[in-house]
Amino acid sequence: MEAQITYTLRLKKLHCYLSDEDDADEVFIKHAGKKIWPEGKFIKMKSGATDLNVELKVVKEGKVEFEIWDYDFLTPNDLLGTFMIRADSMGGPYTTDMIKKDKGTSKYALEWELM
Ligand SMILES: [Ca+2]
Ligand SMILES: [Ca+2]
Repeated sequence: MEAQITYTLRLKKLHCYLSDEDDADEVFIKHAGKKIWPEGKFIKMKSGATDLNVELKVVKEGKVEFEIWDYDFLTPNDLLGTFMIRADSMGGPYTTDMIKKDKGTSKYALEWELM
């Protein structure tokens, strides 16, 4: 059996084009059921881009899913959407749009590269 080829997936930036909440979203990112970014509870975003600098090993040709959440203080956190990345082409940076998971207004994209 051949050894699995792994790549390093580096999440570079999170772009916010539209936030879900009027003032700002309190965003965090989960992968495989656990929070991978940021180190604190969340980062406030309304527009522009935030550096992520998260790296993880992925299997070549594998599909990797990330969830983007909005932290809420009084109600359960909102799953805004997911990013589906297929680890098939080295290089980048590439940009993947968020697949919406709620009825809100948010629009985000993830910038990443594969090494
Ligand atoms: Ca919310
Ligand atoms: Ca919130």
